[in-house]
Amino acid sequence: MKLIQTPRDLAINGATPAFEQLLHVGRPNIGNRKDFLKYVEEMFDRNWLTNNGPIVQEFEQKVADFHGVKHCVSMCNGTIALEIAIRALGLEGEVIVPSYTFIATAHALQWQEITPVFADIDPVTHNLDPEAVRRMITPRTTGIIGVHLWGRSSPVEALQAIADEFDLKLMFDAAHAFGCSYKGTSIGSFGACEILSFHATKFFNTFEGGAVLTNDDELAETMRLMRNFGFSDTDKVIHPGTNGKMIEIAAAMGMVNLNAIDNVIAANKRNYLAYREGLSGLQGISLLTFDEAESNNFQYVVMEVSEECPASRNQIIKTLNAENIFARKYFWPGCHNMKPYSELYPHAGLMLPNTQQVAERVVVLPTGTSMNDNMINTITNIIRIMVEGSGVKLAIM
Ligand code: T4K
Repeated sequence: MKLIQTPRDLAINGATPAFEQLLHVGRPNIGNRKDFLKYVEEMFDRNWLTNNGPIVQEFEQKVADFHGVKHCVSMCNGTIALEIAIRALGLEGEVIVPSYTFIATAHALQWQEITPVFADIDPVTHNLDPEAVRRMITPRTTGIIGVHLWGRSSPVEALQAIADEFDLKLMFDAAHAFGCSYKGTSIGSFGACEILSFHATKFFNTFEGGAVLTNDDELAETMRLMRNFGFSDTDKVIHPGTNGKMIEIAAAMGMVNLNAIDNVIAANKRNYLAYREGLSGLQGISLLTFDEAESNNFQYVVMEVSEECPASRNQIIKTLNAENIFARKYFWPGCHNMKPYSELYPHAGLMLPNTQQVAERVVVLPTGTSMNDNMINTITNIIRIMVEGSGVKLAIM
C-alpha cells in the first residue's frame, strides 16, 4: 500500500509506482465474448470469411441506422476509408486539412500525391478555424477535410459555406466521432461524406476497421467498387480499385460492440466527470468541455496545461508515466512537424500559431471501461500534488 500525500510519495522521486500495470489511453472496450464467439462459430459454419459477407452487410446497416445516414461503406481501416473517399471525390492538387490531427489525415492525401495544406485551428475547440481555411485557399485547392477532433464537431456550416463559395469538395474525418452529433444531427450527414475509424484503441472497435458514411448514392456505389478492386460482378472490373474490404470477424466484433456501446459511453462519461471534479480549481489546468445538449462519446479526456500552471505539460507526463499511467501528448508536435511535411514545408508553423500552442499543452488521460473512480482519483491526486505541492490523503493498493 502506498500513501500519496506529498511530492516525496511520487514514483518520480523514488517511491513505488501507483499502479502495477500500465494504464493506457486506448485500452480496447470489448463487448460480450460469448456473443462474439457465437458469431465466429456461425462464420466458420458458413465458411464465408470476407468479401461482403452477411455479418459485414448486417453491420453496415446497423451503423448507417445508428447515424441516420443512407450508406455505411465499411472498410478494413479508417486510413483506407480516407484514401478511398478522397479518391472517389476526385480530390487533387491541394486539399486543406488541420495539422493538429492524427497523421493519417495528412498521409491519406500525400499517399495519392495530393498536397495537404495545413490550416490553423481554433485554440478553444481544437477544430479548424474557418478564417484560417479561407487564408490557405489557392487556385490549386480542390477540397477541405475537416476533422471532428476528440469527437467534437468541426464548424460544419462555416466550412460548407466556404466550400460552396469557392466550389470546393468538403468531407470530414470523423474517426473520433462515432455516435456524436452537431445541433442534434448525427455525424455522418455533413459534407459529401464522413469517415469513421474502428481501430482497437477507439471507444468502438472492430479490431481494425473503418467506414465511410454518406447520403450520396453515387458516391457510395463508387466507393463500394473501389474497395473491391473495381469489380462490379464476377470477372467484370469497371473501375480502378484497391482492397479495402472489412472482414467478417471484424464485423462480428462490431456487432457485439454495438450492443455494448451505451455502457461504454456511460463509463466514458462517468470517467470524464470524475476527472473534471478531481482536476477542478487547479491553476493552469483545464479539461476540454463537451456540449451536454449533443450526443458525445467522451472517448478522449483531454487536459490542457497552460503557462499559468506551476508544473509543465512535459513534467506532468513524465510524472504520470513514472506511476505507470501512460498519458499521451496526442497530436504533438502537429503533422507539419512530421516527415515528409517538416521537410516539404519547413515554414508551415508560421501560419499555425494555435496548432503549435495547443500541441504543447495537451495531455490525454486514460479512460474507457477498464478505468474506475479510484484509479481516476489517484491520477487527479498525483496531478494535484504536482500543481499544488500536496494532495488529499490517498492510499493506493
Ligand atoms: N483520423 C484520425 C483523426 C485518427 O485519430 C485516426 C486514428 C485515423 C484517421 C486513422 O484510422 P485507422 O486507420 O487507425 O483506423 C492510435 C491508433 O493507432 C489510431 O487508430 C488512432 N487514430 C490514434 C489516435 O491512436 P497510437 O499511436 O496511440 O497507438 P498505440 O499502439 O500507441 O495504442 C494506444 C494505447 O492503447 C497504447 O497505450 C496501448 C494501448 N493498446 C493498443 C492496442 C492496439 C491496447 O491496450 N490494446 C491494443 O490492442 O495510435
